Order: sequence, then C-alpha cells, then structure tokens
Amino acid sequence: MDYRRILTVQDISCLGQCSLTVALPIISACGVEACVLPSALLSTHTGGFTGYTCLDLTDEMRKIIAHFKSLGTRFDAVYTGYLADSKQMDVVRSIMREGLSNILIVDPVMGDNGKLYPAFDMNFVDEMRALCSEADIILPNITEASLLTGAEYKESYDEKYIRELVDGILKLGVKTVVMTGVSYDKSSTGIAVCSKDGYFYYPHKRIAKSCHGTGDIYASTFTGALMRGKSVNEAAVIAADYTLDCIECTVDDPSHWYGVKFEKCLGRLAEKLK
Ligand code: PXL
Repeated sequence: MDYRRILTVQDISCLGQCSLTVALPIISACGVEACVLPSALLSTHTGGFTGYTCLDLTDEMRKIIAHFKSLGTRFDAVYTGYLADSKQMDVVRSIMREGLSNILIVDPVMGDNGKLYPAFDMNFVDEMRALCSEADIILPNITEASLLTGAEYKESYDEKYIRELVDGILKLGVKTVVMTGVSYDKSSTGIAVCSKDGYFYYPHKRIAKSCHGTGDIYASTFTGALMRGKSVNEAAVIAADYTLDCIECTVDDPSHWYGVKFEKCLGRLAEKLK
C-alpha cells in the first residue's frame, strides 16, 4: 500500500506540455512509480500546432506488453490517456484480460469545446466507448461525455443535463465517472463525481481562458492521489485544486499558449501528498 506502481498509456508529444511529459513528473511528484506504454510519438500535440509528425506505436505496444507479461509484471492500476489508433483499445483490453492490473482508469481523450481532435473519427469514438465500458473510472470532459453517450453537446446547461450525461455513462458499465469542466455559472467551474454510491460536485474558481493539456494534468494528478490512498472524491478535489494552481501560474503570460506551467506548482502537490 505504501508504494504503488502504475502503467500509463499515452503519447509522447515532444513539445507541448501534455500527455507523458506531464503525466510522468506529476505521478512521480505524487510519490507513485510511473511505468509507460507510449501510444505514439508526435513532434507536438495536435491542438493548435500545424504540421506535426506522428509515429503510431501500436505494434511496439504489443511487443512491450508481451515482454512485461513474460516478466510476470503487475501494476496497481493502468491509466490511459491519448491513444493514437482504435487498435490500441485492444492492446489496453489485453493488458487487463491478462491480469497485469485489476484497476483501469480511462481518460477518454477525444476532443474539447464540442469538437473531436483532428486525428479522430466516429469509429474511434465507438472503440473508446467500448473501452470505457470496461473501466473502473473514466474522466471525460463534457465534449467527451456527449460523444460517449450520443447526447447533444451543450455550452450552457443545468444539473439535469449533467445528470443525464453521467447516467448515460454509468449505463455503459463504467463504475465511476469523474467529469471535468462542469460549470453552472460564469465565475465557477467544477468536477462532478458519480457512481452507484452517489453524486458529488466540487465547484471551484473558473478562469476564463481555456488552457491546453489541463485534462492530462487533471487525470494524472487524480491517478497519483488515488494511488496514494485518497478516496475518489478526495483525489478529484486534489486534482482540481492542482489544475487551477497550474492555470493561475500561466494566465499572466499570453505567449505561453500551448500548455500550462505545471512545473512551478509541483512542489505544492508533492507537499500535499507526502
Ligand atoms: O492533451 C490531450 C492531447 C494529448 N496528446 C496529443 C494531443 C492532445 C490534445 O490535443 O493532440 C497528441
């Protein structure tokens, strides 16, 4: 219990402060060992840069898992982020089927602000839905929740809409939904946590600017805190507070458009989880 090891499955974006370049330092700062299964190697993330390169690593992922299996490797959780191809959902499923971990945490990275990221299509959404149905915990934003459930995407909504989205997700077979970016007014946003045990909403200050990579920061912090023995609700709050801290450290620098300066706040996160 006092030392946990997870496997995180997501891409390496060489420039852009997202996916593995944020997950590794954050999970380490939480005091949790992070092993990696890179899904792709990109020059940058796909949200705002043009002309990015992308090497799909699906075949290599299969070989890496076969080797891990031959070593008898076990993880306390598998946490997936940006997957580069719908075939990679099968690789993740095989990790679980073969017993390398008992807990699957899926951040169904597919889009934001009502739009799919450029690399994805509706077949990818269908495969992601199937993967989510096998997950213990998923961490969608509202765009991803609407894609998963087929519900209309709304910019302004009430609690009824959010309850419908989370109910639709629970019906897929997911045990717990941690939904990010749930905002009922201009000055606050928050996290909605829902499982068969109940509904919890954590509102916090909203900063008008939307920053790239914050979903990855949120999911990595949540996973790290959960692995340190925090409850789902506690981990959801710790991750929300850290993500807000990172955004606040960045908004005064308009030239820093591609991510957030999460490094400046890592010490405070480590202190909270020590
Ligand atoms: O932050 C999510 C993310 C991760 N990895 C890549 C992305 C994105 C979002 O655009 O493009 C490659």
